[in-house]
Amino acid sequence: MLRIYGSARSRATRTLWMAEELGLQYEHLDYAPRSPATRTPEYLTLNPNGRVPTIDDDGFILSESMAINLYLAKKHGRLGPSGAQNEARALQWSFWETDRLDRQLTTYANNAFALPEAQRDPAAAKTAWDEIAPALDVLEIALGRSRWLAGDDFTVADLNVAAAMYRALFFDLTKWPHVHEWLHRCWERPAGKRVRAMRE
Ligand SMILES: N[C@@H](CCC(=O)N[C@@H](CS)C(=O)NCC(=O)O)C(=O)O
Repeated sequence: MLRIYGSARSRATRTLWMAEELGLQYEHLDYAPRSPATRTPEYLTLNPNGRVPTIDDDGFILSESMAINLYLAKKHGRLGPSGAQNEARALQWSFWETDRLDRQLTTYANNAFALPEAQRDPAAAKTAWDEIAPALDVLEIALGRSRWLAGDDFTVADLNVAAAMYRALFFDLTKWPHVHEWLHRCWERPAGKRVRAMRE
């Protein structure tokens, strides 16, 4: 059976969402980031980075949330983009999110509203936002041209980017109407709602 390591309040959200979309049976080990469970020799053998998520799929071990979801889509023959060009688009958007938005969104959310006020660093929030805004401009253009990121339907490309943008559900996205509409459309999917309930 598929095992998913990582708290629903971490980047494991993405993996849980994919497993829910695919209707997979899975065991969820709700390890919090930096928790002692992620520092044991057993866990470090699975993922020497000591981070979550990690999967153990009947002995096949994989880390990196984007790679995990691309693998699961391919293995189960669902939510994979059709054709080489859409597959490439799914890779493009997954790499893009990791580079342009991933850490920036966490840094911004932590320092703008998530951490207790005394621990927030407004300068760090501003630096992160200065990177997020132009990335949202790029996404806005893409979603103005096409309803989904890799083809005519919701695919792993949308899942990977939307899941990683969980924090943006709480941002004012008025300036990016296509992003706003697409992000909420993705998270309104039954699997998205179930995963949101797991983390809120
Ligand atoms: N690029 C990795 C990032 C994984 C990651 O940084 N996970 C965080 C939790 S959201 C973590 O485990 N942090 C613990 C640490 O930094 O030691 C992925 O997408 O899976």
